[in-house]
Amino acid sequence: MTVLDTPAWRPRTDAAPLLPDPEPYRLLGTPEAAALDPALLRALYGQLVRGRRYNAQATALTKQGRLAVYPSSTGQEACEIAAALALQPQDWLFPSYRDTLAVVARGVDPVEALTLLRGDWHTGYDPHTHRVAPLSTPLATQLPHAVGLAHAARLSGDDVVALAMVGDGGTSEGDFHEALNFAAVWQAPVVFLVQNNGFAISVPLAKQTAAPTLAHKAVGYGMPGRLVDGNDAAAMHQVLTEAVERARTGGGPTLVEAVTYRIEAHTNADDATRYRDEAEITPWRGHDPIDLLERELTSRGLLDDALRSGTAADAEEMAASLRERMHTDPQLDPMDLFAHVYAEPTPQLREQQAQLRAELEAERQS
Ligand SMILES: Cc1ncc(C[n+]2csc(CCOP(=O)(O)OP(=O)(O)O)c2C)c(N)n1
Repeated sequence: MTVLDTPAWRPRTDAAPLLPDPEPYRLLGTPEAAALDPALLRALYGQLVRGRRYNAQATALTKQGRLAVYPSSTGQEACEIAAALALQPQDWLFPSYRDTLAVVARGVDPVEALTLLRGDWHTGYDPHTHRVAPLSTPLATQLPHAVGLAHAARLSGDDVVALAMVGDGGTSEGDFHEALNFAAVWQAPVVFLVQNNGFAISVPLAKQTAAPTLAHKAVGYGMPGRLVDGNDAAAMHQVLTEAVERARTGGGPTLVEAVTYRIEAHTNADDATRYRDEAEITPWRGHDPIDLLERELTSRGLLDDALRSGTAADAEEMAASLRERMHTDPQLDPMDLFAHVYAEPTPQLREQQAQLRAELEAERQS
Protein backbone atom coordinates (compact mmCIF):
# COMPACT_ATOMS: atom_id res chain seq x y z
CA MET A 1 0.00 0.00 0.00
CA THR A 2 1.34 3.45 -0.89
CA VAL A 3 0.28 6.71 0.71
CA LEU A 4 -1.85 7.32 -2.38
CA ASP A 5 -3.89 4.20 -1.56
CA THR A 6 -4.82 5.35 1.97
CA PRO A 7 -8.22 6.94 2.76
CA ALA A 8 -6.45 10.24 3.60
CA TRP A 9 -5.74 10.61 -0.09
CA ARG A 10 -9.14 10.54 -1.62
CA PRO A 11 -8.87 9.11 -5.12
CA ARG A 12 -10.07 11.75 -7.55
CA THR A 13 -12.32 11.12 -10.46
CA ASP A 14 -11.29 12.70 -13.73
CA ALA A 15 -12.12 16.42 -13.67
CA ALA A 16 -12.76 16.58 -17.42
CA PRO A 17 -16.48 15.63 -17.29
CA LEU A 18 -17.02 18.48 -14.82
CA LEU A 19 -15.57 21.10 -17.16
CA PRO A 20 -17.91 23.45 -19.02
CA ASP A 21 -18.14 23.60 -22.81
CA PRO A 22 -15.55 25.98 -24.32
CA GLU A 23 -18.33 28.13 -25.83
CA PRO A 24 -21.72 28.98 -24.32
CA TYR A 25 -24.26 26.32 -25.23
CA ARG A 26 -26.89 27.43 -27.77
CA LEU A 27 -30.03 25.91 -29.20
CA LEU A 28 -32.04 28.62 -30.98
CA GLY A 29 -31.06 28.88 -34.64
CA THR A 30 -29.26 25.51 -34.60
CA PRO A 31 -30.49 22.32 -36.33
CA GLU A 32 -31.26 20.81 -32.89
CA ALA A 33 -33.88 23.50 -32.31
CA ALA A 34 -36.18 21.76 -34.81
CA ALA A 35 -36.90 19.16 -32.13
CA LEU A 36 -38.07 21.74 -29.58
CA ASP A 37 -41.70 21.50 -28.52
CA PRO A 38 -43.73 24.35 -30.12
CA ALA A 39 -45.81 24.67 -26.93
CA LEU A 40 -42.63 25.27 -24.89
CA LEU A 41 -41.35 27.87 -27.34
CA ARG A 42 -44.68 29.69 -27.30
CA ALA A 43 -44.84 29.57 -23.49
CA LEU A 44 -41.31 30.98 -23.24
CA TYR A 45 -42.18 33.70 -25.74
CA GLY A 46 -45.29 34.77 -23.83
CA GLN A 47 -43.38 34.93 -20.54
CA LEU A 48 -40.39 36.79 -21.99
CA VAL A 49 -42.62 39.46 -23.51
CA ARG A 50 -44.54 39.84 -20.23
CA GLY A 51 -41.23 39.99 -18.36
CA ARG A 52 -39.86 42.80 -20.48
CA ARG A 53 -43.06 44.76 -20.08
CA TYR A 54 -42.93 44.21 -16.32
CA ASN A 55 -39.37 45.59 -16.21
CA ALA A 56 -40.42 48.69 -18.17
CA GLN A 57 -43.42 49.27 -15.91
CA ALA A 58 -41.48 48.78 -12.69
CA THR A 59 -38.80 51.23 -13.89
CA ALA A 60 -41.55 53.74 -14.70
CA LEU A 61 -42.93 53.28 -11.19
CA THR A 62 -39.57 54.36 -9.71
CA LYS A 63 -39.84 57.61 -11.67
CA GLN A 64 -43.35 58.12 -10.35
CA GLY A 65 -42.16 57.69 -6.76
CA ARG A 66 -44.08 54.46 -6.30
CA LEU A 67 -41.03 52.20 -6.02
CA ALA A 68 -37.92 53.03 -4.04
CA VAL A 69 -35.62 51.16 -6.38
CA TYR A 70 -35.81 48.68 -9.26
CA PRO A 71 -32.96 46.54 -10.55
CA SER A 72 -34.11 45.80 -14.10
CA SER A 73 -33.44 42.44 -15.74
CA THR A 74 -34.06 43.70 -19.27
CA GLY A 75 -31.85 41.58 -21.55
CA GLN A 76 -31.80 38.80 -18.95
CA GLU A 77 -35.42 37.67 -19.33
CA ALA A 78 -34.45 34.27 -20.76
CA CYS A 79 -32.51 33.40 -17.57
CA GLU A 80 -35.31 34.64 -15.34
CA ILE A 81 -38.12 32.78 -17.06
CA ALA A 82 -36.18 29.57 -17.67
CA ALA A 83 -35.28 29.41 -13.97
CA ALA A 84 -38.94 29.56 -12.96
CA LEU A 85 -40.15 27.12 -15.62
CA ALA A 86 -37.45 24.52 -14.90
CA LEU A 87 -38.84 23.92 -11.41
CA GLN A 88 -41.68 21.66 -10.26
CA PRO A 89 -44.29 23.01 -7.80
CA GLN A 90 -42.64 21.27 -4.82
CA ASP A 91 -39.23 22.85 -5.55
CA TRP A 92 -37.85 26.10 -4.10
CA LEU A 93 -36.52 29.22 -5.80
CA PHE A 94 -33.91 31.40 -4.02
CA PRO A 95 -33.75 34.72 -5.90
CA SER A 96 -31.52 37.77 -5.63
CA TYR A 97 -32.86 41.35 -5.79
CA ARG A 98 -32.63 41.28 -9.63
CA ASP A 99 -34.86 38.25 -10.01
CA THR A 100 -38.37 39.67 -9.68
CA LEU A 101 -39.31 38.22 -13.08
CA ALA A 102 -38.45 34.69 -11.96
CA VAL A 103 -40.45 35.26 -8.79
CA VAL A 104 -43.51 36.46 -10.72
CA ALA A 105 -43.18 33.69 -13.32
CA ARG A 106 -43.25 31.23 -10.42
CA GLY A 107 -46.67 32.58 -9.45
CA VAL A 108 -46.06 35.30 -6.87
CA ASP A 109 -48.46 38.24 -7.21
CA PRO A 110 -46.74 40.95 -9.35
CA VAL A 111 -47.44 43.63 -6.74
CA GLU A 112 -46.36 41.52 -3.77
CA ALA A 113 -43.10 40.79 -5.60
CA LEU A 114 -42.36 44.53 -5.51
CA THR A 115 -43.23 45.08 -1.85
CA LEU A 116 -39.63 44.90 -0.69
CA LEU A 117 -38.45 47.23 -3.47
CA ARG A 118 -41.23 49.64 -2.53
CA GLY A 119 -39.67 49.69 0.91
CA ASP A 120 -42.82 48.57 2.70
CA TRP A 121 -41.83 45.75 5.01
CA HIS A 122 -40.04 42.45 4.88
CA THR A 123 -40.63 40.20 1.89
CA GLY A 124 -44.15 41.12 0.91
CA TYR A 125 -45.20 37.59 0.02
CA ASP A 126 -45.41 34.38 1.97
CA PRO A 127 -42.38 32.35 0.86
CA HIS A 128 -44.20 29.08 1.53
CA THR A 129 -47.13 29.70 -0.80
CA HIS A 130 -45.12 29.43 -4.00
CA ARG A 131 -41.93 28.13 -2.46
CA VAL A 132 -40.01 31.28 -3.25
CA ALA A 133 -37.50 32.59 -0.69
CA PRO A 134 -37.29 36.35 -0.13
CA LEU A 135 -35.52 38.44 -2.78
CA SER A 136 -32.06 38.67 -1.26
CA THR A 137 -30.29 42.03 -1.19
CA PRO A 138 -27.15 40.92 0.72
CA LEU A 139 -25.14 39.30 -2.07
CA ALA A 140 -25.00 35.48 -2.17
CA THR A 141 -26.55 34.97 1.28
CA GLN A 142 -29.41 33.11 -0.43
CA LEU A 143 -26.99 30.39 -1.59
CA PRO A 144 -26.21 28.72 1.76
CA HIS A 145 -29.93 29.02 2.59
CA ALA A 146 -30.77 27.08 -0.57
CA VAL A 147 -28.21 24.40 0.25
CA GLY A 148 -29.49 24.06 3.81
CA LEU A 149 -33.09 23.74 2.67
CA ALA A 150 -32.25 21.23 -0.06
CA HIS A 151 -30.05 19.13 2.22
CA ALA A 152 -32.69 19.11 4.96
CA ALA A 153 -35.37 18.07 2.46
CA ARG A 154 -33.20 15.24 1.26
CA LEU A 155 -32.57 14.03 4.81
CA SER A 156 -36.35 14.06 5.37
CA GLY A 157 -36.90 12.09 2.18
CA ASP A 158 -38.81 14.96 0.49
CA ASP A 159 -38.68 15.36 -3.27
CA VAL A 160 -37.40 18.96 -3.35
CA VAL A 161 -34.80 20.71 -5.50
CA ALA A 162 -33.58 24.24 -4.72
CA LEU A 163 -32.54 26.59 -7.51
CA ALA A 164 -30.51 29.57 -6.31
CA MET A 165 -29.77 32.63 -8.43
CA VAL A 166 -26.77 34.93 -8.07
CA GLY A 167 -24.89 37.53 -10.11
CA ASP A 168 -21.30 37.43 -11.36
CA GLY A 169 -20.24 39.77 -8.56
CA GLY A 170 -21.87 37.50 -6.00
CA THR A 171 -19.46 34.71 -6.96
CA SER A 172 -16.68 36.62 -5.15
CA GLU A 173 -18.52 36.37 -1.83
CA GLY A 174 -17.54 33.89 0.86
CA ASP A 175 -21.14 32.68 0.94
CA PHE A 176 -20.77 31.49 -2.66
CA HIS A 177 -17.75 29.38 -1.75
CA GLU A 178 -19.35 27.97 1.41
CA ALA A 179 -22.58 27.12 -0.36
CA LEU A 180 -20.92 25.34 -3.28
CA ASN A 181 -18.56 23.45 -1.04
CA PHE A 182 -21.31 22.22 1.29
CA ALA A 183 -23.58 21.38 -1.64
CA ALA A 184 -20.96 19.23 -3.35
CA VAL A 185 -19.75 17.49 -0.18
CA TRP A 186 -23.35 16.69 0.81
CA GLN A 187 -24.44 16.06 -2.79
CA ALA A 188 -27.39 18.32 -2.02
CA PRO A 189 -30.13 18.71 -4.65
CA VAL A 190 -29.28 22.28 -5.62
CA VAL A 191 -28.79 24.14 -8.87
CA PHE A 192 -26.74 27.34 -8.78
CA LEU A 193 -27.57 29.76 -11.57
CA VAL A 194 -25.03 32.54 -12.06
CA GLN A 195 -26.26 35.27 -14.33
CA ASN A 196 -23.07 36.74 -15.69
CA ASN A 197 -24.44 40.05 -16.95
CA GLY A 198 -20.99 41.59 -17.35
CA PHE A 199 -21.04 43.92 -14.34
CA ALA A 200 -21.29 44.16 -10.59
CA ILE A 201 -22.60 47.73 -10.58
CA SER A 202 -19.58 49.43 -12.26
CA VAL A 203 -17.11 46.55 -11.84
CA PRO A 204 -16.64 44.57 -15.08
CA LEU A 205 -16.14 40.80 -14.99
CA ALA A 206 -12.43 41.11 -15.86
CA LYS A 207 -11.87 42.91 -12.54
CA GLN A 208 -14.04 40.41 -10.68
CA THR A 209 -12.26 37.15 -11.46
CA ALA A 210 -9.25 35.61 -13.19
CA ALA A 211 -11.08 32.29 -13.70
CA PRO A 212 -11.40 31.18 -17.38
CA THR A 213 -15.18 31.35 -16.91
CA LEU A 214 -17.38 31.39 -13.81
CA ALA A 215 -18.60 27.91 -14.75
CA HIS A 216 -15.03 26.65 -14.32
CA LYS A 217 -15.33 27.38 -10.59
CA ALA A 218 -17.55 24.29 -10.34
CA VAL A 219 -14.61 21.95 -10.91
CA GLY A 220 -12.87 23.12 -7.75
CA TYR A 221 -15.86 22.01 -5.72
CA GLY A 222 -16.35 18.73 -7.58
CA MET A 223 -19.56 19.51 -9.42
CA PRO A 224 -20.24 19.98 -13.13
CA GLY A 225 -20.13 23.48 -14.57
CA ARG A 226 -22.30 24.40 -17.56
CA LEU A 227 -21.72 27.44 -19.73
CA VAL A 228 -24.86 28.60 -21.53
CA ASP A 229 -25.95 31.45 -23.75
CA GLY A 230 -28.12 33.26 -21.21
CA ASN A 231 -30.08 35.02 -23.97
CA ASP A 232 -31.14 31.72 -25.55
CA ALA A 233 -34.34 30.85 -23.69
CA ALA A 234 -34.50 27.32 -25.11
CA ALA A 235 -30.89 26.51 -24.17
CA MET A 236 -31.39 27.97 -20.71
CA HIS A 237 -34.56 25.98 -20.22
CA GLN A 238 -32.96 22.75 -21.37
CA VAL A 239 -29.79 23.11 -19.29
CA LEU A 240 -31.64 24.14 -16.12
CA THR A 241 -34.24 21.38 -16.53
CA GLU A 242 -31.46 18.82 -16.91
CA ALA A 243 -29.63 20.19 -13.85
CA VAL A 244 -32.84 20.14 -11.79
CA GLU A 245 -33.54 16.53 -12.81
CA ARG A 246 -29.97 15.54 -12.07
CA ALA A 247 -30.30 17.02 -8.59
CA ARG A 248 -33.71 15.35 -8.08
CA THR A 249 -32.39 11.92 -8.96
CA GLY A 250 -29.44 12.07 -6.54
CA GLY A 251 -26.83 13.35 -9.00
CA GLY A 252 -25.89 16.32 -6.79
CA PRO A 253 -25.46 20.02 -7.53
CA THR A 254 -24.64 21.80 -10.79
CA LEU A 255 -23.25 25.28 -11.40
CA VAL A 256 -24.75 26.96 -14.47
CA GLU A 257 -23.20 30.14 -15.81
CA ALA A 258 -25.54 32.07 -18.08
CA VAL A 259 -23.64 34.49 -20.28
CA THR A 260 -25.89 37.51 -20.70
CA TYR A 261 -25.82 41.30 -20.44
CA ARG A 262 -27.41 43.92 -18.23
CA ILE A 263 -28.89 46.24 -20.85
CA GLU A 264 -30.00 48.91 -18.39
CA ALA A 265 -28.18 50.56 -15.50
CA HIS A 266 -27.62 48.61 -12.27
CA THR A 267 -30.79 50.23 -10.89
CA ASN A 268 -32.69 53.44 -11.54
CA ALA A 269 -30.23 55.07 -9.09
CA ASP A 270 -27.19 54.26 -11.24
CA ASP A 271 -25.72 56.13 -14.23
CA ALA A 272 -24.14 53.42 -16.40
CA THR A 273 -22.73 55.95 -18.91
CA ARG A 274 -20.02 56.70 -16.32
CA TYR A 275 -18.40 53.29 -16.77
CA ARG A 276 -19.42 51.82 -20.13
CA ASP A 277 -19.89 52.96 -23.73
CA GLU A 278 -22.97 52.53 -25.88
CA ALA A 279 -20.71 50.74 -28.40
CA GLU A 280 -20.35 47.90 -25.93
CA ILE A 281 -24.12 47.51 -25.58
CA THR A 282 -24.90 47.48 -29.32
CA PRO A 283 -23.84 43.86 -30.04
CA TRP A 284 -25.96 42.70 -27.12
CA ARG A 285 -28.98 44.55 -28.47
CA GLY A 286 -28.44 42.47 -31.63
CA HIS A 287 -28.47 39.31 -29.53
CA ASP A 288 -31.72 40.03 -27.74
CA PRO A 289 -33.49 37.11 -26.01
CA ILE A 290 -36.94 38.00 -27.38
CA ASP A 291 -35.61 38.54 -30.93
CA LEU A 292 -33.78 35.19 -30.86
CA LEU A 293 -36.98 33.43 -29.87
CA GLU A 294 -39.08 35.35 -32.40
CA ARG A 295 -36.68 34.35 -35.18
CA GLU A 296 -36.97 30.70 -34.22
CA LEU A 297 -40.76 30.82 -33.98
CA THR A 298 -41.01 32.66 -37.30
CA SER A 299 -38.70 30.27 -39.15
CA ARG A 300 -40.84 27.36 -37.96
CA GLY A 301 -44.09 29.10 -38.88
CA LEU A 302 -45.14 29.28 -35.21
CA LEU A 303 -45.51 33.04 -34.90
CA ASP A 304 -48.36 34.75 -36.69
CA ASP A 305 -49.87 38.20 -36.21
CA ALA A 306 -52.53 36.84 -33.87
CA LEU A 307 -49.97 35.33 -31.48
CA ARG A 308 -47.81 38.45 -31.63
CA SER A 309 -50.64 40.87 -30.93
CA GLY A 310 -52.28 38.57 -28.37
CA THR A 311 -49.00 38.30 -26.47
CA ALA A 312 -48.47 42.06 -26.58
CA ALA A 313 -52.04 42.68 -25.37
CA ASP A 314 -51.62 40.23 -22.50
CA ALA A 315 -48.40 41.98 -21.41
CA GLU A 316 -50.08 45.38 -21.67
CA GLU A 317 -52.97 44.22 -19.51
CA MET A 318 -50.56 42.94 -16.86
CA ALA A 319 -48.67 46.26 -16.92
CA ALA A 320 -51.87 48.32 -16.64
CA SER A 321 -52.99 46.28 -13.64
CA LEU A 322 -49.54 46.62 -12.04
CA ARG A 323 -49.58 50.39 -12.59
CA GLU A 324 -53.05 50.78 -11.18
CA ARG A 325 -52.47 48.62 -8.12
CA MET A 326 -49.10 50.20 -7.34
CA HIS A 327 -50.73 53.64 -7.37
CA THR A 328 -52.91 52.66 -4.45
CA ASP A 329 -51.32 53.62 -1.15
CA PRO A 330 -50.72 50.54 0.96
CA GLN A 331 -52.28 50.44 4.42
CA LEU A 332 -49.32 49.87 6.72
CA ASP A 333 -49.11 49.27 10.44
CA PRO A 334 -45.74 50.49 11.81
CA MET A 335 -45.95 47.70 14.44
CA ASP A 336 -45.49 45.21 11.58
CA LEU A 337 -41.81 46.16 11.70
CA PHE A 338 -41.43 43.63 14.46
CA ALA A 339 -43.43 40.82 12.90
CA HIS A 340 -41.69 37.81 11.39
CA VAL A 341 -38.20 38.90 12.47
CA TYR A 342 -37.64 36.06 14.92
CA ALA A 343 -39.88 33.14 15.88
CA GLU A 344 -39.28 34.29 19.48
CA PRO A 345 -38.64 38.08 19.66
CA THR A 346 -35.48 39.03 21.55
CA PRO A 347 -35.76 41.15 24.74
CA GLN A 348 -34.29 44.10 22.82
CA LEU A 349 -36.92 43.83 20.10
CA ARG A 350 -39.70 43.54 22.70
CA GLU A 351 -38.39 46.70 24.35
CA GLN A 352 -38.30 48.60 21.04
CA GLN A 353 -41.77 47.28 20.21
CA ALA A 354 -43.16 48.63 23.50
CA GLN A 355 -41.43 51.95 22.91
CA LEU A 356 -42.93 52.36 19.43
CA ARG A 357 -46.37 51.29 20.64
CA ALA A 358 -46.22 53.98 23.34
CA GLU A 359 -45.08 56.62 20.83
CA LEU A 360 -47.88 55.77 18.42
CA GLU A 361 -50.41 55.83 21.24
CA ALA A 362 -49.14 59.23 22.41
CA GLU A 363 -49.42 60.56 18.86
CA ARG A 364 -52.98 59.28 18.55
CA GLN A 365 -53.96 61.05 21.76
CA SER A 366 -52.28 64.37 20.92
C1 LIG B 1 -22.83 41.46 0.98
C2 LIG B 1 -23.05 42.65 0.08
N1 LIG B 1 -22.00 43.41 -0.29
C3 LIG B 1 -22.19 44.48 -1.09
C4 LIG B 1 -23.45 44.80 -1.53
C5 LIG B 1 -23.65 46.02 -2.42
N2 LIG B 1 -24.01 45.62 -3.77
C6 LIG B 1 -25.28 45.61 -4.17
S1 LIG B 1 -25.46 45.08 -5.74
C7 LIG B 1 -23.79 44.84 -5.92
C8 LIG B 1 -23.24 44.31 -7.22
C9 LIG B 1 -23.63 42.88 -7.44
O1 LIG B 1 -23.34 42.50 -8.74
P1 LIG B 1 -23.71 41.08 -9.30
O2 LIG B 1 -23.55 40.04 -8.24
O3 LIG B 1 -22.94 40.87 -10.54
O4 LIG B 1 -25.26 41.14 -9.59
P2 LIG B 1 -26.10 42.10 -10.57
O5 LIG B 1 -26.45 43.33 -9.77
O6 LIG B 1 -25.27 42.40 -11.75
O7 LIG B 1 -27.31 41.32 -10.89
C10 LIG B 1 -23.13 45.20 -4.76
C11 LIG B 1 -21.67 45.14 -4.58
C12 LIG B 1 -24.52 43.97 -1.13
N3 LIG B 1 -25.77 44.18 -1.54
N4 LIG B 1 -24.29 42.89 -0.34
